Amino acid sequence: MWLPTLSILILSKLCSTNNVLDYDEEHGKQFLEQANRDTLLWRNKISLAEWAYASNITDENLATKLAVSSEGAKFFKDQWQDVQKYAWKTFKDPDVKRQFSKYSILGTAALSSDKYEQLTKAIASMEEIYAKAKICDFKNPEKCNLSLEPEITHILSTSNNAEELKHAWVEWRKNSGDKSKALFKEYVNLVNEAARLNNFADNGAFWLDNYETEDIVQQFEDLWQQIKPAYLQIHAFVRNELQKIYGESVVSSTAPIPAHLLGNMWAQTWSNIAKRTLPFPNKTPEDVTQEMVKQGYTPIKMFESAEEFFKSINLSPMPDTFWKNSILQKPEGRELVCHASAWDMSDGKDFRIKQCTTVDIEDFFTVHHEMGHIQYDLAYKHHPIIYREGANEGFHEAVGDTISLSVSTQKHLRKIGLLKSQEDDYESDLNHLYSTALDKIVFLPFAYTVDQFRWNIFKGLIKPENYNCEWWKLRENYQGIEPPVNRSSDGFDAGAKYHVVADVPYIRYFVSFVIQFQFHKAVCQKSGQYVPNDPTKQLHQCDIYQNTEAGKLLKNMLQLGSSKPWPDAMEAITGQRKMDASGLLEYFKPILDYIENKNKENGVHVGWTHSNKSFGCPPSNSE
Ligand code: X95
Ligand code: ZN
Repeated sequence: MWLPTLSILILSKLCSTNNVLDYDEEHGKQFLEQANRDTLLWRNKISLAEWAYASNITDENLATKLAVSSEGAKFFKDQWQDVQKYAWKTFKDPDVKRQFSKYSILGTAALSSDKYEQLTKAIASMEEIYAKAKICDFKNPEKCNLSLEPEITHILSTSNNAEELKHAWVEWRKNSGDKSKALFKEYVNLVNEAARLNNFADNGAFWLDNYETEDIVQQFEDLWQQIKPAYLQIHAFVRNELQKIYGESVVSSTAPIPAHLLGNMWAQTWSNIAKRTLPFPNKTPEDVTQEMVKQGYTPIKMFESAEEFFKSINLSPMPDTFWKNSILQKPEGRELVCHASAWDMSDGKDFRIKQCTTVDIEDFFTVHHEMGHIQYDLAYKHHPIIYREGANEGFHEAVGDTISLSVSTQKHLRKIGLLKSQEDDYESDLNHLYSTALDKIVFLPFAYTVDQFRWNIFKGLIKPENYNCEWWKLRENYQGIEPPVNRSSDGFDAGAKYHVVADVPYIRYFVSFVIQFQFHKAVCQKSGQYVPNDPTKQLHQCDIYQNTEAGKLLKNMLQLGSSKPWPDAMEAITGQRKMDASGLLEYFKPILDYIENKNKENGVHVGWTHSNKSFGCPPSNSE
């Protein structure tokens, strides 16, 4: 008699291995250990294949990238099926629960394998079109090998020939965005299908999940309303100055500003025309780019200088692998994605930057931006892989730019020998602050429109025949700019911007350009470089170079990775838990007061009327 009882006991013990009890919290912890090891390996394999393709665009490297990422997608889908067997929402340990909730979002790998491959191919093709796009020279029409970096960028940054600028602006869009339109339509359908497989309404909702904040879109709008008055004043001042250069026929007093005259291919930052529109024209600032070239700066020296700043505040040196594996200047004889990027190869040792660096002040700040990403990667590499990301994506974009706010001061540029003038009087200080405002305040409406455009496409509110119409309606409404020539509904101007064809979200930069001033204010106060209401210790003159206290405050935030919700990381560095544009407005207050008075004095029109250009809207939809 005892046998059956015993066997029933044993049997029940055995079969209990398959019921929900075995996906309990204890097993969950073991699952996470294994998942971490597996994910590290697969992320490393995929990063290496993606790097090989991005740094040398060949059919063979594309094939390898497709094969590895498809195989990786299969693995992650299996891992995702395992995750769903755990009742992780009921787990007690907040850390185990947080890791599971992050593993429970698979992303585009949720697609069927052939749709995943189709999507990877579509994005790779759009990136290839962007990377290989060439235009013919305006002055020498037989010369047709101009790339975005460095040739076309150089024209947009330095030329003041309106016809040459118009040519580059139009030809770039014809050879980049317009050629990606069909692929982009395919991309939209596939990423939306993937988002829905992850239980999101659409891809925009999937992107915004990164912020773990219910009313995040309202918070973005509130920040924009806080900043908009300042932007309107700067826009009015610049339009008036540009009119003096190009004349009334090219730049009207009340219409939006023609986008090709603003010193940047996307009119996203205007500091390249600062010198030509200064508040105090007789105080021309020294040309830092010229000084860099004169002193024999090389791309390597630019990176060494940036590394030296980070080390001076107790952040990390670049590991040896960085100098061995990075691509810091445009290589000869091959096609590659020149758009600068920073790479964490997910093995805790291999960190890289790929940048077709030019020796100029703009790229000097890009160097700090990219190295800021690597500083974050190094600060959180002790975490499980699932936490090796920014507190939110905006934090990752803000690290390097926060340091650049110190580097860009006249005080610091003097310290490193790039400015010769001894000290700056009131007028040259305001000229300098004006130039920074043309990068930082001007950028915000641009950054806000790039993802409003894509969120609305993912929601199905913008159809492909209206891509140009809606893109230009947003750009006119927020930036007060217009295209230099009429646009067609067949075109795809948004695709002339890297992030749009490379499937990279953009609201992260809007967030970064707000919070980097909150970070700057906190580290400057910590270092005693900034004292509220002390005119000798103003925020825009603070340079935290060599201040290890400031560095420690920053590092404490970086080391968190995404192990805590971003308000905790924000609190760790600033003591606040919210995004807030008052730091930015305080930083620029001196120049904003000056410009507002100047605009009043000169009776300059603030705001803009509707453009008289065609945006490619259907007849009924021109309003
Ligand atoms: C970045 O954020 C991006 C690369 C895979 C994922 C591949 C993410 C984003 C990426 C790529 O690092 N000359 N590149 C071009 C410099 C590009 C640098 O996009 C970027 C950067 O072009 O919209 C200095 C310079 C401080 C530029 C925010 C936005 N940069 C852009 C920007 C900056 C910026 C700017 N801060
Ligand atoms: Zn970045």
